[in-house]
Amino acid sequence: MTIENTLSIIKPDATKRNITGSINAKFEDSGLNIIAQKRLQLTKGMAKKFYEVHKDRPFFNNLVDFMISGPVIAQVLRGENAVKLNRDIMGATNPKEAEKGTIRNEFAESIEANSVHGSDSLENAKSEIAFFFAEIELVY
Ligand code: IDP
Ligand code: MG
Repeated sequence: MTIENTLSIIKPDATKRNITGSINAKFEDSGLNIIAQKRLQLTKGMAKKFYEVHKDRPFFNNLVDFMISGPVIAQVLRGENAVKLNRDIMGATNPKEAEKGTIRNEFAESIEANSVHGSDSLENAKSEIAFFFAEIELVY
């Protein structure tokens, strides 16, 4: 049994459509606890820094513009195997490939506007959580 924390971001396509509660229900119904959460408007600098690993990908500039196109909700999810569990709840990056019942299958608009971000490893989860939250903001 490994209890982990992972970073989630509800993306602008979802905040704009007022479906953040439906997305949070998916996390909570699967046993993840939302132990920190804040709504914020990312700046271009923040979005570029957060997605720095993708800076050489052809979709990078569009991704940054999309991520600053409206409010996001940064959150920390906690539970058993939270990193992998959250990736399973999210579904594949491309909603056309996302399994039925996943967030991206049900809510994503496109491969870019795919409603949620989730850390892809425990190591990245730690640095991504630190990007948005101080230790004292994680409450459980
Ligand atoms: P992930 O969010 O499933 O981990 P990544 O490959 O890390 O997927 O890509 C980060 C984000 O970049 C995706 O969630 C999506 O918003 C965007 N993205 C990824 N691939 C494409 C693409 O081929 N076209 C447009 N946007 C993309
Ligand atoms: Mg990723």
